Amino acid sequence: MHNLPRREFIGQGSAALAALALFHSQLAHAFPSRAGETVIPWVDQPAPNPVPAVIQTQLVWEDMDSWVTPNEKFFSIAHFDRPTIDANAWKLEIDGLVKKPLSLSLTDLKARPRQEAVFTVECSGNHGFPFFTGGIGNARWAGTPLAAILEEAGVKEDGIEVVFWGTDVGDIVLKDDFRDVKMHQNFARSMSLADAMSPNNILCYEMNGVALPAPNGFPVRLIAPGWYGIANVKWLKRIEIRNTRFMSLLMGRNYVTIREEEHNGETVWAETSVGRSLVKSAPARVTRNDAGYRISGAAWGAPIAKVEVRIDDGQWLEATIDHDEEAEFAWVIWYLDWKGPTPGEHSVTSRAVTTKGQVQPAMDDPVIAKKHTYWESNGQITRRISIA
Ligand SMILES: Nc1nc2c(c(=O)[nH]1)N[C@H]1C(S)=C(S)[C@@H](COP(=O)(O)O)O[C@H]1N2
Ligand SMILES: [Mo]
Repeated sequence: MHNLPRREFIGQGSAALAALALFHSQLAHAFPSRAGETVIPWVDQPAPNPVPAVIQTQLVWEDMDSWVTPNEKFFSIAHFDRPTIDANAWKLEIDGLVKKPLSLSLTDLKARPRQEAVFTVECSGNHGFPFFTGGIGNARWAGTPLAAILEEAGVKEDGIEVVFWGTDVGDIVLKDDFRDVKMHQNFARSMSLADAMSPNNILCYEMNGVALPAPNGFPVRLIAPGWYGIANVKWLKRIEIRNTRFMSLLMGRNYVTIREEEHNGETVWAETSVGRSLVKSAPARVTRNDAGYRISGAAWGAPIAKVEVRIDDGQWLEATIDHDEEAEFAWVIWYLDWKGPTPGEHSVTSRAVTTKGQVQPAMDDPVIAKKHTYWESNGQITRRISIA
């Protein structure tokens, strides 16, 4: 059912088929598929995944045929263990610098106002390694607003930082010239109080209409639309307010971008913790039917104004953005009909432009080329394809 080519049905003009198409679009969530098309796999396939325990599933770009990623195809990352949580016994603690500490059950959270967000989660490490190119997915998340809970707990005057503690734990060794420490540390990420209070943030218990699956944080995770994956803490256990900035493994050592920047003609080495998502796009797949070839893909990370595609060393061609369903924090799907490709191997590159005119950087742009770590790899992606 969800593979039905919606547009071709509309093309046939029958009211019944149009109604079916509308029904179908709610299921398939808009994708510019065509009748009878076949997918031509990319020549450059990702390398085998050497860390199957950490990265459990990845988006297979050629399989992408819906705006919303089905749960079973959604990528899953676990840096530590993968906890199994008994939802009946589970409680979320809100404590630290608050006037009234709270302890909320899953039933308590579900009884609170419901808020949904369609949000594309991307791991900031996506495209940072040859084996990691599918660390992205789009889902309709549902939960309850975080801000109201923090307000109810009453953050004290000196509270400036909100720490989201996961249930998962890892054994971490920190060894350098100054320190030699072994830790049994819970996954934890923090945000400033102002960032945490954003009305977009939800404590999420539902993903695409079903209970949050275990790989994605059952029973409850933070969903922070507009932030890279790492901020969206899964298997939540505790939310703590502190009076200093917080520097866990995932704030201050991993998920830190190291980049050479120019300032007044001097090189400045900057180290920044991964935060909000950056503009990015990728070609998803090339299909072919009787009408010809079509390149489709996605663009995300910021409000997208346009997407351009370059084939080989040709000029940038503007793609059509599918505007059937939109959400501020979800990817847009785009496509470009490829007129008469010559047989042989070709390259396909895409670049997204934001509504503020910011262009997704080329791979040789200093912002990418002078970055010495793999996170925040939002440079333009080139795929290779062989046309028979
Ligand atoms: N508790 C916990 N939360 C976590 C992680 C984790 O390992 N433990 N991984 C983070 C990372 S790196 C990413 S990219 C996203 C991925 O979300 P997903 O697994 O639902 O796709 O979850 C984030 N939240
Ligand atoms: Mo990530």
